[in-house]
Amino acid sequence: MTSLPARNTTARWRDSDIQHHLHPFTDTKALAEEGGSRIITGGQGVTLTDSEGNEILDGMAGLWCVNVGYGRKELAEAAYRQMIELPYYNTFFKTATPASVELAEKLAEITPEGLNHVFFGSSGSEANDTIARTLRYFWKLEGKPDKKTFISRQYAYHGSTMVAASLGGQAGMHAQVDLPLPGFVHVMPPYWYDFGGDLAPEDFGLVAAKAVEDKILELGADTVAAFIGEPIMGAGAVVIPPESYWPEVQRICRKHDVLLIVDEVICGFGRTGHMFASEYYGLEPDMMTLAKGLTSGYLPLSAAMVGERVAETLIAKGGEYHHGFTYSGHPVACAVALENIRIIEDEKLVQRTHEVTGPYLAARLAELAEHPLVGEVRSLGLIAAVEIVKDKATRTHFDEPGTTGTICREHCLAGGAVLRAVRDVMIMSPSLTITEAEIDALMRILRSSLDATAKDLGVG
Ligand code: PXG
Repeated sequence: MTSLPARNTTARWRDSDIQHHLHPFTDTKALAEEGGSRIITGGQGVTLTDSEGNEILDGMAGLWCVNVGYGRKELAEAAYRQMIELPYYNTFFKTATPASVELAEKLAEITPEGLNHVFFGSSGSEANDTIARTLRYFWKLEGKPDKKTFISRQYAYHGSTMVAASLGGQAGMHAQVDLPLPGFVHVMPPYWYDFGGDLAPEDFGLVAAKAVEDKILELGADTVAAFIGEPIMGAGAVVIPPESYWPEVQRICRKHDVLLIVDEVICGFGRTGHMFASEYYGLEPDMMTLAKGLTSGYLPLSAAMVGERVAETLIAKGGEYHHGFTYSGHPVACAVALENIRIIEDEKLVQRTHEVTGPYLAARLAELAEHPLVGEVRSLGLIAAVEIVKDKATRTHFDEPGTTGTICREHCLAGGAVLRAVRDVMIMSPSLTITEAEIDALMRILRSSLDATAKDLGVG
């Protein structure tokens, strides 16, 4: 066995990490008290390795992004080739690179009809920020400068810049820094399990859609720029709306001339068993946000897709658009995205998710429904959730939301799998390359973790 140099021991890394590294969404004091971070050192397929040599099944594809799995040499080689050829050039001042041009063309080809222009950024947050800016400018150019409010939903996640967090509906993010900014409002999410009461899901879907219309009417349609939503909420706990919801929301937006922004940062690139979830829900967005699965997370890249109506006005009347990032259209990230999309297409990962692994995961999840702690299981393709509840009949959660979810998540980790807990919902979104045997392994770990959680709680 080779021993690591002294400086690189796990303890040394952990110590240094605590001393100098501020992590996202982390209580640094608590992390230090618990002994510091798990140091991830490698990945292959759906399996991670940590610095102590443990193998961990990654049920989350990183943060919902490693769609083609870890260790894809093709992506490394695409990055290498581009770095040797041209590691960086920008897309400002009348320049482009072959990679950025080719990716823009490819995205126009594969995204839903009418989305033919793209503005590149490096993160989902930047893409949503770009969309908010672009739409405010659009309505100004249209002679309607008052149309500048954005309607979103509670529990939505659209990123972590001031604008993206304002678009999002995460109470914890808002409370700490007095968000949302003016001009960002939120309505009820289409979350039947927690909000649906005695209504049938399809009836509740219409009620949740009506909340959008009520808000438009309350504010006045002439002040509303757009409605934004993830087709399936990810970080909000995999909220899969009733089938009645999206068609009705789209109808309402059209009726009031409120533009529709679809955030496909998580759902895009095959996650739901469709290249984009908009296809599944019959959505024809005016704008669309892409990131994560665009490069399978191998490099940071995002795309704000701009529909014909907005693009036409922007181009015909907008003049120079005072917006952009140093890394907009970064050639290495674009080259990796092109190769990543090639892999998704050539390996038929979308069809596989739709026809094989998605239905298989759903069937295996259904077996968990009988568990005393499980109130509901839900999934579409390879995005899934398991509700942990105190009382199945009344859909009542345990007191202190988040406690049981955290217990279960820790059991999963001890059992060798990374799953996320959002409040008391266990969620998963594995790589689209996951096999049925690997789904079996994930389900085994989840079931034994639910058993252990029940034991901790004295349930069952
Ligand atoms: N939109 C959606 C739907 C997202 O899920 C973003 C935008 C922002 O992307 P960036 O690249 O700016 O992070 C996201 C990001 C979690 C978690 O805990 C989810 C995200 C990010 C970090 C953590 O589930 N989603």
